[in-house]
Amino acid sequence: MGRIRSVIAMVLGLAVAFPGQVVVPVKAQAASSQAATEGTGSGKVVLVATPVERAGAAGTGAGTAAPGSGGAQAAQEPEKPAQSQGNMGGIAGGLGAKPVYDEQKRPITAGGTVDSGPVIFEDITVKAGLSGWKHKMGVPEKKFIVETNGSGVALLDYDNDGWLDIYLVNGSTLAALDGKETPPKAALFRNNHDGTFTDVAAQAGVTNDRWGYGVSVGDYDNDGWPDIFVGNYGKNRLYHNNRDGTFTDRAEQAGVALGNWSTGSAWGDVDGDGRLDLYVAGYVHFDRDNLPVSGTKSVGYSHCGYRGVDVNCGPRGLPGEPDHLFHNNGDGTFTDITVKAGVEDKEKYFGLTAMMVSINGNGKPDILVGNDSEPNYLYANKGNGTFEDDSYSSGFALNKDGREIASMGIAAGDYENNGLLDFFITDFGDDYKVLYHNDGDMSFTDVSYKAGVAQSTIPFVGWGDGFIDYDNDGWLDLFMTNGHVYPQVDQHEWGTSWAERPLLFHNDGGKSFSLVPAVKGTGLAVVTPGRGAAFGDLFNDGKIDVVINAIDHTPVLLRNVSPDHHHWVEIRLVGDVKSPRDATCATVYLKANGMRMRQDVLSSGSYISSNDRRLHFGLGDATDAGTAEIHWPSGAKETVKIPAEDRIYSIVEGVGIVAALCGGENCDAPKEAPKAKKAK
Ligand SMILES: [Ca+2]
Ligand SMILES: [Ca+2]
Ligand SMILES: [Ca+2]
Repeated sequence: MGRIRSVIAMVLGLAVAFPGQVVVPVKAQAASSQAATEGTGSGKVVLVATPVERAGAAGTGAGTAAPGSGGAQAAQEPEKPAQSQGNMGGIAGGLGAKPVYDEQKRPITAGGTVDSGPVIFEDITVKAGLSGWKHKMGVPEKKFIVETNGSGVALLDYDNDGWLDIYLVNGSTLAALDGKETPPKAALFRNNHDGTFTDVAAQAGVTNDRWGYGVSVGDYDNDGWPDIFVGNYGKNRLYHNNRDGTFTDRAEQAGVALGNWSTGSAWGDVDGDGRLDLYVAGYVHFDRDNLPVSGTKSVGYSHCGYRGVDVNCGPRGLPGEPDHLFHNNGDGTFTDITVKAGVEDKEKYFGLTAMMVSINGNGKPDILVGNDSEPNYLYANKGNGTFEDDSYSSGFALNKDGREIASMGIAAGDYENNGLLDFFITDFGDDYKVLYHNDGDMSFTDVSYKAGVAQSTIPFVGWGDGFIDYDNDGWLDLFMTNGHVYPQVDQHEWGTSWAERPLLFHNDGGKSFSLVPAVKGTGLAVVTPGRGAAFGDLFNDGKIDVVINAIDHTPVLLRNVSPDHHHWVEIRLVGDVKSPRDATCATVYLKANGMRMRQDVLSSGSYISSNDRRLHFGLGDATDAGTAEIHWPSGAKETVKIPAEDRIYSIVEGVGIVAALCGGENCDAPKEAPKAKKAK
């Protein structure tokens, strides 16, 4: 299906939908969603019959909420579109939804909590020592789009002590750019191994002091120490890890500094030379000398509005900033190979999150880019470091209605445990968030409604997202952090809010998802203006925690306190010379507990953020940790028997298990440590 649609779409430049669904030329619809939905635009509009998801959306979910607990919410019937974006086009939204309130008349995005139920996350921000740092991006009124998008967060073990540390990117202000105030600083929270963290960004030399957005982590010089790339409005940073707790910015010498507005980035060895190459997404070309003010010449005298209220302009109507692919020359410099590699961003789409991952698990990275309010990119690696543009043919460019979405975050995960990698994309409010099911053969289908992750997400503006197995039952669950881009929403009865609570969906055996209730006083009830989020095992206890970088706010650290007693195993991969040393874009299939689970080593994801690179597998009640089939970036395949559960193993390509951690301490190496075997 995907391939057929694609050919037509590419030839005609149209979004092609299924029978009975919207058929709107992409650009025509992009120009005015209102016109399209009222049938006054392109002239050939058919309204979508949106499937109705099961009742009991946000606030009820898993069915374990206490009766009469205040989380109930009327089932949302898809309504006639009510949204006007004004002439600027603004942001791609879906069909305007009726405002949703909880029983206390709070917008569902800030309410919808229940009195009792399972406690999954505890907000330990203060206890952990993170509340002394604050993110800042522009002024609270958000006059310009450059002030609205927030920043990413990375979980990395920068000092190689076996414990994850937290890097929080900060924004800036126009006044700071003009030298009129001190620029906000990024934080590097070193893990103290006792549940607390200490900000060492200044000593480490990674405060950035520029207008920061995205972050990715990759050991680009293969010295065994993770390096950090930060995408800025202004010149980027390539923080090389000096192996002594400090970093040196080498972006200019490396040739990756660029200069206008970079957002997400991703690392992967695209051409198989054993070195990590770098993809950098560009968003809007933001011209300080020609500020996009509503009603002025800079925006073609357009009015920038949202539901009839003045808001900042963009991204639609503003010039885009192109993406770049840089080849790692192995001497600390990079060469721009964007055009040669076949990934030229000719239309300069509004790129946010970029991801490199080997979709078919052959170790050769493909490239995904979530574009805001424009079609997403999916570039398939031809095996030689050049790419085929499969954006339309794969079905990844648009949603099921043939409509572009305001893509923010990308989560990658095999939620069915069938070996095929699926993707979940967060987007704007009034629109459902999209689950792209992998049909095999580089073809994807939007199954959001069928899978139960569509309807309850509509009132939320979604950002950082991740497939995490929070309860270690072996099935990947889904987390997303939320927050609106327009502070003005709090002054109106629109059923949405600037600060929003996160959403967690439980994976019910790979068939569908159900919303986990937000129990009062717990992490899921924390209402914050979320943006970046990163996922990882911060405390080496086998439970995946979440760090949220909230705009103009203190961060949020949600510790996973799920009461399950399931087993787990984590795997850290180290590549041999033909693979990048940090094994980025390796794939592991773990056969255990009667399942075959998949995890991929990624340098970036979520919303312009970077997750724990160690692969985490929930084992349920199984006490046999099973066998790992490792597909290295070099192309080598090996199988390794995992000796015991509840441990974090380090596996070296061609060698096998070299170390194990139990509760963060070195365990006795298993007697007769199993060696890697070449897989058939
Ligand atoms: Ca550490
Ligand atoms: Ca390094
Ligand atoms: Ca699970």
